[in-house]
Amino acid sequence: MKIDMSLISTQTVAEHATASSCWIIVHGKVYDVTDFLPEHPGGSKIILKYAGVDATEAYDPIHPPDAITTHLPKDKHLGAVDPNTVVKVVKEVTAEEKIRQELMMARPSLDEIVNLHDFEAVAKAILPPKAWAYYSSASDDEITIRENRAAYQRIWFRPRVLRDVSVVNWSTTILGQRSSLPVYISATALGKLGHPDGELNLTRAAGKHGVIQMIPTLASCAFDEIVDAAVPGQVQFLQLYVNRDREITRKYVQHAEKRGVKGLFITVDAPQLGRREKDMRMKFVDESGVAKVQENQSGVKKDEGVARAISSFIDPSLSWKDIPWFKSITSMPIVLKGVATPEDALMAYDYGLAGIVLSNHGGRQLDTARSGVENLMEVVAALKTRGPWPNPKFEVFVDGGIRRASDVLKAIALGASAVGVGRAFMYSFCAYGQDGVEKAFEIFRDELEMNMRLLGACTIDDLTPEMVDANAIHSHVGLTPPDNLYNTTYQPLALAKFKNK
Ligand code: 173
Repeated sequence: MKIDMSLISTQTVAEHATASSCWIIVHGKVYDVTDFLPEHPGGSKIILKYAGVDATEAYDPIHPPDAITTHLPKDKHLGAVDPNTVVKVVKEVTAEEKIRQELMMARPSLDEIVNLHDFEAVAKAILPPKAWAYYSSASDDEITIRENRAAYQRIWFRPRVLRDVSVVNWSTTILGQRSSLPVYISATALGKLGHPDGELNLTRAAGKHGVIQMIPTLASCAFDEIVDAAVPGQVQFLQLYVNRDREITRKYVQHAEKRGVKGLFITVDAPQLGRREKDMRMKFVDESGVAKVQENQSGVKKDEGVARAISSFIDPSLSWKDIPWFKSITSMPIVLKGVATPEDALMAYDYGLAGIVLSNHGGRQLDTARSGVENLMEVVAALKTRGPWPNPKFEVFVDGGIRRASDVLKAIALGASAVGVGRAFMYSFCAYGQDGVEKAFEIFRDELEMNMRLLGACTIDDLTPEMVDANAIHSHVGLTPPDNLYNTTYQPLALAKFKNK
């Protein structure tokens, strides 16, 4: 029998389990990450937890598969692990995990899902607690995340009648690209925390239904995997977090353009990631459920949740001065994602950009920031001072809190070209994979058809500001009807945990 000398035994790997010599196994390959420890965006501590052992399970949801192979110098790729030395560990199923698996089996069938809130409720029940904490969390007191929904409930319709609505058509164009819905899939990070296929669920469903997907910089799947999963002609945009190293950003953007991406959405509302307390508290609790004691009051970087741990590459020095550079490196239309005022909207316009997304990052950044739809009214009024409206050269999008076609129609009536939906599509694949996303599109279609008929609008162009009464939009005192999602699915924020309780 020929002995393959390049195979490395798990025993050998286990001998390199310290900061001075740290080897890990990922996808059956052995890597020497010793020199990389101080550079790891998530800090060295998390890697050291897997020093000398297989880290694949922890690695997968938060890194694209090629992250380690592209970032680690080739001489640190030590070889394949010898499969004969791998001891299969049968993992003990915890009581909590058992309940989760039972709930997964007992999920409502897709036929019983009637609205987008249902996906959220199912996702909450079946997601691992860490994933739910990361996805559902918002910043500080979570006021903005609630306001995002409440704002739509303060806008009322003024429907028109007797308009022959036998044929209604809700397809539209977004940045010049055909879209079967006036809704695009907005970027949400780390899709594999919630489903093994991650963002590919969205790509496959979007390809079947002619919906546009915005690919997140921090997807769990590799960028090329997501593009490869698209069908010919399928339109994809790219959401961009700008790297401190602009060469990395330049290469990424130009690669995306070469691969056929049709629009660049630069996130501008996250120079630092918001404090999402649900996510943070999750990290303070170890496997036994006991709160960890803060051992060192100073110096030690606190463990701050999944998102913050992997966001240190984002450049907080990004400014308007960088905009001409972006325009010089790509001919894709550039949209700023996360604008919140007419002042910045006008600057984006004057810089010759293709549009803006009025967004507060799903309530995950500045808490008590206003909703996108509230800002929309002021922004449209300001843009009208620059010329005729709507302006085909400058599109305004809105995201945050959209769960109903009625929300979509309100935003469009007030001047949005289309709206972005992030969490709702993500929850639909967490709960049901690709089928869930397809069902979510169908729900939007059914609701759009009905609501457009009832509103007296046969096409997206028929939606006008006179069709809504937004007089109460700036009133932030809650006179809205009880919101079931708010009351039952959103969790109250947890309080500080006492030792040994
Ligand atoms: O909202 C987020 O969680 C987000 O945008 C993000 C940013 C950096 C890392 C991971 C997620």
